[in-house]
Amino acid sequence: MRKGRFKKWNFVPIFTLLALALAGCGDPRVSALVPQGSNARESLYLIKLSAYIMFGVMAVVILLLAVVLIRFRAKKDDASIPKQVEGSNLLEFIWTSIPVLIITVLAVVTLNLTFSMAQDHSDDPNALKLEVIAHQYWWEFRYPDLGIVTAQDLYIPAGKKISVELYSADVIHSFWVPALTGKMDTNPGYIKDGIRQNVNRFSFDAETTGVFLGKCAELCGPSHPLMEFKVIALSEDEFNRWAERMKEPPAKAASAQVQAGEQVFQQNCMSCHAVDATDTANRPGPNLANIGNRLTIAGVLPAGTDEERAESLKKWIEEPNRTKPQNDVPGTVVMPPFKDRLNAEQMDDLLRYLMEQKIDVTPPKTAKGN
Ligand code: HEC
Ligand SMILES: [Cu+2]
Repeated sequence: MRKGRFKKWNFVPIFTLLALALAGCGDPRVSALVPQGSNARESLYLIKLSAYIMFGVMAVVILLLAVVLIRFRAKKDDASIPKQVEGSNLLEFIWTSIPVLIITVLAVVTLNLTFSMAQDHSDDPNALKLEVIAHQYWWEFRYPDLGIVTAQDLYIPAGKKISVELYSADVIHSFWVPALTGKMDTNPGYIKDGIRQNVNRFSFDAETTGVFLGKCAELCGPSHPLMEFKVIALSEDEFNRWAERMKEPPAKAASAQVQAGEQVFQQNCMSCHAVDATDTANRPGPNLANIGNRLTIAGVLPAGTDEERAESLKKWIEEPNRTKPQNDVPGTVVMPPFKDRLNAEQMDDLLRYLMEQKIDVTPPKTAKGN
């Protein structure tokens, strides 16, 4: 290195960039460092424990190194050979037993937490049962005890264990909500003797109400990074109200325009989508009940205001492939573009109809801790 290089402080921009990049790590909607579920809290405990042990080891090693460097520095004109300590039983004992001790402590704590997270709550009458079915590139959520199904926005009651069964409709995906829980794979399965094989089970919870960002954590195709979902944790009363409202049949069309939109929907979309949350038949597309309340459209397009929602719906319906590139594997069902199939009036009516598909339970705007 050239002399005087540090004087120019040219490493500062790099550190600034790093600091900026890491500054995104504390967002409470998505950060494992701001845990808001018991799984995430226990994982963070493990992360901290191993980090502190590592810092301790580093401190001791650096200290010893410094002592050795200073104390045993070769003196000028001293060419004598220092005392040789090869084969010291004491030293070998020390540097074997300390790592063994550290690894034992980590192993005991890790195993303990792993088993506690993997505890099966499927027979727990207080736990809410949930089925997560991953599709290229969207998430289906079924509540077998409530008889309802939804997609993309996962509503749960805060403070309650959610007992989850996961599988995939196509390739392997992975369910991950960093602020609430670690990853769990969804495997493609098959039915044998009436029982689905290859199902993964686990449980998680949210300790506070709020909205948390979920991701697919297994590379699953061209739109893998766009396979996002939200977990909306409501108070238990609000959740029950949500579930009751979801069980009601969709509202009758209130105006001629909405009625016309309903017709457009029935003619073009019903083969793949239902708008009734109690319609639990297997359909190729997400259930669109409450689509007028989704936090995003198709998991990624903004829907913060009514204008944004209408714009996103239009963009999606016209050319879904522009938002989420699909595979061209024969046999996969993808949503076709409707750009040239619907005229402007039909599109308007359809949008009006879709926007009306909502119930009066508003998701909390941001997570606590913001
Ligand atoms: C051939 C089946 C098929 C047809 C027909 C179809 N869709 Fe879809 N639709 C899908 C699939 C599959 C997805 C999920 C795509 C993804 O997110 O990767 C989807 C996603 C959507 C979404 C996003 C849902 C969400 O939860 O955010 C909307 C809205 C939608 N479709 C509306 C429509 C409308 C309106 C029509 C009729 C004009 C229609 N679709 C016709 C298959 C279909
Ligand atoms: Cu995926």
